[in-house]
Amino acid sequence: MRITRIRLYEVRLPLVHRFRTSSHSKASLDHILVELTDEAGAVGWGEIASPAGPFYCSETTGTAWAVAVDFLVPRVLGAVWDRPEDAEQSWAAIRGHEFAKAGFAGAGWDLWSRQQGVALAAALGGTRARVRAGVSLGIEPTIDDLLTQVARQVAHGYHRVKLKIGPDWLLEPVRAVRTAHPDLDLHVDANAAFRPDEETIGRLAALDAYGLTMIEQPFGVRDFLGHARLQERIATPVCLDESVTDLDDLRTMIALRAGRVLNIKVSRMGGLTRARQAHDLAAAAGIPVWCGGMHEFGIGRAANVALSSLAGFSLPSDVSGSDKYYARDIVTPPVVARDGWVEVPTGPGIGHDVDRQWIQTNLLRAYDTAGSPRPTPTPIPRRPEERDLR
Ligand code: OSB
Ligand code: MG
Repeated sequence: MRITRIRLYEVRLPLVHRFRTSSHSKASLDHILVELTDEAGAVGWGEIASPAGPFYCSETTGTAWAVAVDFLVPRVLGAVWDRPEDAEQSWAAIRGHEFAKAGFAGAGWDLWSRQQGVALAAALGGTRARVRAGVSLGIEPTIDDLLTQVARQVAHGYHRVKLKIGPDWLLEPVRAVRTAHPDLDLHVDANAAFRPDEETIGRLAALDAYGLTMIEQPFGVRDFLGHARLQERIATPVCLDESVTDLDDLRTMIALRAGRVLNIKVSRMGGLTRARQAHDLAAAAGIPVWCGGMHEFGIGRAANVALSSLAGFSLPSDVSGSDKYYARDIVTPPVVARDGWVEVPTGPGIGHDVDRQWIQTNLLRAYDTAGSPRPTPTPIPRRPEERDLR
């Protein structure tokens, strides 16, 4: 397979509900869609789901665009490969920029599986016909607002609720939600908001009283030792997210016992191939995994659903229905969750059609290698609406 044309679309969609973590707050997302075309005219779609600002990780929509145009497009255009796993070789020399790479890897996997006439899930080796979905709820202005959100998602049938926490939003919200929902599968995510000192470890150990499924990424991105120290002191399983961006990180986590659960994000791992390798490595080490989300539009979300169909994804994934995030998604049909389950599509590739019309309506800028030899994207005034909170 030879890639003969590459198109990029930066698209902005408003969230139906503002989302706030300990590190940032946002009401809309700017993601970059990658469309690869091969010599036979077949296309594949991927999504670069980088947040607009560098608050979850160091990438931004702007850096992803620059790396895509300057470094990924020239390597992928004209590249010849048999299997999507081989596509990675074309950008092996580029350090970091996992979100940008993940968009290209996803498009390669979609293209290849469509060409083979198989579902992406099957191409990846997935075995589940449906996957269990959980929701991630942001920090709300008041406890009452939070309880309203939790009640709404529980009524939708979601199997797990994850609460964003931070130093000023810790025991009170957890206690309130636990009191209202004694049997709910509940988990908390701090997005690296805490420092690993004795007093904090004591505060976090108090969470053991609330029967949480896990506490996700309380400490800094590179702080494997802090997480290991916490895991020794609390019964609640520690889960790593931001800390694990490659397989070496995962090996460090396992060796140091820095956590008992892994959140696998396709974007954070640099694409589906790496995400699957992380799944395999975690399974061999007896670590249950689930698929985390980045508020993906339908293309990235469908890839997350396909990945979640692998056997090791034994915990509910952040693959809620499109309607939890967007009034109208860029794929048809949208991703739908019924009673907390999302069916794994059986049609070729990601199993959803891409709505080009809706992409055009919400387009911020586009790039096409079929234009001039070195096409210049239309500059747009950058208005990153995402705010940092620290
Ligand atoms: O830590 O999982 C996170 C969104 C932006 C940045 C970080 C995180 C998240 C989510 C999104 O929790 C969950 C989803 O996509 O459903
Ligand atoms: Mg997280």
